Amino acid sequence: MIDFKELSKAVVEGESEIAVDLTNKALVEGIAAKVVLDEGIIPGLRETGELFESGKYFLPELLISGEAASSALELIEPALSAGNVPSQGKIAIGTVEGDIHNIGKNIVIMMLKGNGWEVTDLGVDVSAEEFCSAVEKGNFQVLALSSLLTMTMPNTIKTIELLKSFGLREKVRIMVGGAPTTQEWADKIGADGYAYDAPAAVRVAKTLIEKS
Ligand code: B12
Repeated sequence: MIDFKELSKAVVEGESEIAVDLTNKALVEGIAAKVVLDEGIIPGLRETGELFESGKYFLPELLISGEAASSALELIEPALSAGNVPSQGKIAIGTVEGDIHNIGKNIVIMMLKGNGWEVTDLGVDVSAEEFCSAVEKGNFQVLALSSLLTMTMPNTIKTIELLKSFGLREKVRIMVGGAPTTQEWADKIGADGYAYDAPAAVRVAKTLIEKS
């Protein structure tokens, strides 16, 4: 069995080849994609964040660590997204304006897909106007907004306000998430749902369409 600490270390050190190799080995060994994610890749990213916060890592290290994690994620994507579940509905998801973090959003997408959701990925740095246009044109039950930066969290509020001013707020349920967000904040800004991580996002999305 592969050593998950080695996989985390490869992510922390931005060693893409090693991260991909270990992820591949784990999958060949029959370890579930979710386990590889939770035990290897995510702990590595968490440690990178701590090193950055304590001033031991700078932007380049953050970048290569994120790239190593993304390369490993590409391998587990098919396993996480595959599921023989009937269609649950349609979700549009994006990271708010000013924010280019997409790893967490991509994991949320994989798990939603694996649970039968049709997901439209609006990408990163998505403006309030772009979110509104997607809601107007698409027939989505849920709009999911990802926020990793405290500084750009207000762009989630801006998006909700713009949806209201265009008369589109009632057209979708809004789900928010991302590391600095909380249930309390979600309630305060008038979102319909909040989830801490990808499995919870799947559960919350389901309750949102049941309510609508
Ligand atoms: C990798 C990384 C980067 C990479 C991103 C690469 C990429 N492709 O995403 C790069 C190098 C680009 C980057 C840049 C920056 N980063 Co950065 N980054 C990280 C790091 C290390 C990991 C993020 C990550 O992928 N985590 C793992 C995933 C799985 O977790 P997650 O994103 O939280 O997602 C989960 C949940 O939150 C939830 N979720 C996520 N989205 C959604 C959406 C919905 C709807 C729902 C329901 C749930 C949900 O489900 C996900 C899966 O379980 C974090 C540290 C950390 N501990 O998170 C810092 C971190 C987020 N970055 C930070 C900072 C400050 C920056 C920069 C400003 C640095 C700088 N000086 O330039 C820039 C900003 C660039 C920009 N404009 O966006 C800070 C943010 C602090 C804050 N609260 O504001 C952090 C926390 C680091 C730190 N400890 O200081 N970063």
